[in-house]
Amino acid sequence: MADKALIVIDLQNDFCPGGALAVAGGDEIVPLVNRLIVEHEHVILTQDWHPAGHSSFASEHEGKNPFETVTMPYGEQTLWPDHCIQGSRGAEFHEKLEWTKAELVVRKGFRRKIDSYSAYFENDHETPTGLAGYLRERSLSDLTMVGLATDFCVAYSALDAAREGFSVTVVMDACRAIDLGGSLAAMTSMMKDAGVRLA
Ligand code: VGL
Ligand code: ZN
Repeated sequence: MADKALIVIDLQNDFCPGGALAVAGGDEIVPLVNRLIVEHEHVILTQDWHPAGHSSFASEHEGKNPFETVTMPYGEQTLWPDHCIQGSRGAEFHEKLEWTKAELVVRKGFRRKIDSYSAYFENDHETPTGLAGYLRERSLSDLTMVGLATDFCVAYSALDAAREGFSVTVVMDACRAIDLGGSLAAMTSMMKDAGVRLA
């Protein structure tokens, strides 16, 4: 039995205009995402959820600016402005997002020393969030993903989901990208190659 679920990635104030890591047009997707929420029986949300002083923040790295990279023990890491701090307004879901029927909220990025773009594995590609096990136990194997940002958290989540054997569709109209150094084109082609359906 392959049941469907909608996964709404990081539709939080800090990724919308006016937020700390604003994605251009991030708020424009809210009406479409709300429609998809109505259409889906099962809805899961992810929430970027960092402690203050998180190692992905440029402010923690002497002489580094946001959008530069550093080498972490687990590999290369892009640095970001301070964002989505646990309990802050920026970490809350967009106020127009109709999220109340969500059955699960997956919080990620809560370990100070590891960032987590994907809803499945942290950026070391080893530490699981528990989402794959949750979905399997509930026979939710046909996934539709939407949210922010297309080329980071949505793409990494979609790639991990495909690798884990889930069927994945990304609704591109219900996503917006950061697009850093060609990341949108690169991640879009990686998703296609991995068998992710782009709708
Ligand atoms: C994200 C950068 C840092 C995202 C989260 O949701 O795409 N990007 N944290
Ligand atoms: Zn983050």
